Amino acid sequence: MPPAPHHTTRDRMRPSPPGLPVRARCLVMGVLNVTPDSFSDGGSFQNADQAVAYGLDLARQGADILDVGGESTRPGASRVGADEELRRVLPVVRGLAEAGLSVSVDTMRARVAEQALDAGAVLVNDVSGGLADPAMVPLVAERAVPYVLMHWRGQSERMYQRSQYTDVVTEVRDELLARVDAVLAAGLPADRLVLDPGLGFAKRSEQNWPLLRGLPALVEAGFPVLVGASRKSFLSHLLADPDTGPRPFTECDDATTAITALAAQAGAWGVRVHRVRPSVDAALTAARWGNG
Ligand code: PMM
Repeated sequence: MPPAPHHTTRDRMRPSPPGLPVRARCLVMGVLNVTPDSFSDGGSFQNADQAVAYGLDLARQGADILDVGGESTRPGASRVGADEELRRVLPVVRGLAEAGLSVSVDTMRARVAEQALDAGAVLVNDVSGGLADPAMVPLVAERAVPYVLMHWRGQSERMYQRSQYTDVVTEVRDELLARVDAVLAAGLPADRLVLDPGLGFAKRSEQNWPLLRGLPALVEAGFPVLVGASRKSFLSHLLADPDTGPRPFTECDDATTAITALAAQAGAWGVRVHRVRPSVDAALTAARWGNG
């Protein structure tokens, strides 16, 4: 029997937390921000139906998980109320889950996470690593759901004041592992955890590169690792034009795709991206390269 096009017997499946897709390549999480103020793709949906249609399209392009967020975490962003966040995300989570897709909810609030889980989400993506809302860790432990624990040092309004590191790779890893201890102590089974270095969160542009270079040190901790580089300002700075300045965020997708290939090769479990298809192609390419 000839092998299926994207999958040979030599491909190694990457273990995922229970209930999440398992692939023989780095997973691709498609970003679906339902916010009027997200820096990269916000404001493009008039209503929930449009957002659901967009999510279905990301799935057709190969997204393994759709990450629905209703609150911008852009540097300097101020917070939205929980009711407004719920109003934005719930119909979209429900619509995509009803279509049979794996939906993640990008929220720092336990109340939003809980209602999104009830609406069919299978993963809680908390950029605060449980620090923003004391009810979050008990909730995910009680529900025993897959949980993305991201490195975070404070709300967006103040995060650049917190970007002091002597060794960014070691400090980010150690701070993440301290949060892992807290979450395990609350009773979440270890196989539910995904770690994320939180590129751009309390990190200055130049601090993201050692974190990417140091990805293997985080992978070695033994948990699946998610990388969110897509359309972040460190890429705009990398690609800056000497005359016109930083490259617009939406024109940084090719660099994001390059990061997908390199992160996959470094052992990342998943990437969180705005443009899905090129990252799926890059992840497949890296998997095949790795398998010789
Ligand atoms: N970045 C953003 C939002 N959510 N979640 C995870 N796990 N990792 C990230 O790096 C991350 C995230 C900010 O980006 P956006 O405004 O383009 O969604």
